[in-house]
Amino acid sequence: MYDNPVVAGFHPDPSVCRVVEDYYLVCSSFEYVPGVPIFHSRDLVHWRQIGNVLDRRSQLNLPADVPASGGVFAPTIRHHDGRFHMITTNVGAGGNFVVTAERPEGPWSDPVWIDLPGVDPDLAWDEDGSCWCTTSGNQVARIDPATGKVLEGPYPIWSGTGGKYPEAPHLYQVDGWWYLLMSEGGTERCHAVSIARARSPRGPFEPGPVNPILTHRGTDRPIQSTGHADLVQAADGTWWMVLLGTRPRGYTPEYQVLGRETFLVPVRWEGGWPVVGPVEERHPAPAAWHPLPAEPYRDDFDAGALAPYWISPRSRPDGSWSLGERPGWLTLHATGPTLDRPGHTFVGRRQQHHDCRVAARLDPGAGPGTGTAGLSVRLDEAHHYDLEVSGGRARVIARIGPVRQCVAERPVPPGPLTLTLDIRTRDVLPPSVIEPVAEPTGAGGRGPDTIAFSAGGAVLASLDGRYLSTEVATGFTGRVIGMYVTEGSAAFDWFDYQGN
Ligand code: 6LW
Repeated sequence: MYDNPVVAGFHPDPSVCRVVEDYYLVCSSFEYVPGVPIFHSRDLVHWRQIGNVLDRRSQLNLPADVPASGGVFAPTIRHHDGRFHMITTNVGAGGNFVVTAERPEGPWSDPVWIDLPGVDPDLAWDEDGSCWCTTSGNQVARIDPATGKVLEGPYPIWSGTGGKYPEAPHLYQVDGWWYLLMSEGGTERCHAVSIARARSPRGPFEPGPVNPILTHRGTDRPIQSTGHADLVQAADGTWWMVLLGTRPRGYTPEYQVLGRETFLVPVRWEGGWPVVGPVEERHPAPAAWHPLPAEPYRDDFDAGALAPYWISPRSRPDGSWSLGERPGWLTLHATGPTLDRPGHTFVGRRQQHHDCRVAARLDPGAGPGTGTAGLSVRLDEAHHYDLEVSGGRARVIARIGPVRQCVAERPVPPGPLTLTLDIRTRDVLPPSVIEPVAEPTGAGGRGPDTIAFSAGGAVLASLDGRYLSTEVATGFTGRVIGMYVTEGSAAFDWFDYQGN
């Protein structure tokens, strides 16, 4: 059996391709850099991040004012003619573009821009080598991916059964048919996957006998919002779908705090149509089985480069971080005075488990007034909880919508200290430290979880996690937990992330 999700945490809009017995998967990254994380697997279940497709400014330039959940939307990855192709959209900053690479870990080329409207672009090639680009809407055009020129179209094509937002189109040629897999109903609880087929990419498309082919709308399944899917045929001939889903928690309307995650589900063909779902937490494993060694839970910052899972909102200027300045430490320099607005120094990773413990060793600098630095759990600039140290004091700050409040503060001894975040779906702390929330939270209460903040081993506060959820903050991302500096400089010796 294998467990879902196969890529946990904010990893939405998955797209997958196979090269012989290797699989590659990419996800959306929105306002974060580097963009479009890329993963490798030998069995579709165990994935290891091997890099980020968009890892330099000439590929991804996110303006300072790109809103949260703007930036890079859904990518498609395909391998054609010996090259990897990744097509995506930089929303609000250039539109649709393709990058290519010989090797999946890069280097990837600079963008080739494609003058087509819509998002969620897909690439498919027919036998004569023509390249078809499908975008949300849904429409299809023949393009030259090397120059970005639109050669024919775009033509409107089948746009689903009438659900809102026909999107996430992917075209596949199977047994003489062109199948159009797409999503509709919106990315929330009504999300659904539908299918049609035609003899040519131009259409006309005939809908499948049963649509949607997959949806969890109106069910009490633990995995919700299933949609935005891509198909792949495994090396052994079996078919699989990767798709996004959510795992909301807490009292109605339930809160999704990890964002949209990547799930895997087996597919079978019946009468020329794919049959799939529902998406369970466990499914029988594929024939190939290549588990990976567990990731170390600590990053010691001893490597010469930042691991690929470290992301930053909008930009990470060279002068804002260093692994060399104080070897074995990550040194951060402030680039802006507040996490409440874009343009600050933050290096974080996705929260991937509902229950987890995060800790970091922080040296806030010598003496009072030298730096303001800490750990933050963020959805966006208007929704984050921060545990920070400055001037010999540790404090917990909650920013929820228009309200910003320091909810706890206490003196800390000078020198390095350990900051800890304990995120639990059950209350593990005595009620005396459940402040300032007046009602019970976690599994016994109404919120999805509680987040407890400690500095130097002393608990400062524990806050209801619901305010750092998509249902409150809105948007397409999920929680990211990171180190930050908003004044002066500070250094981090290590960062731990332990799930469950
Ligand atoms: C993406 C669309 C979607 O463009 O959400 O769930 C949008 N599907 O296809 C952002 O991820």
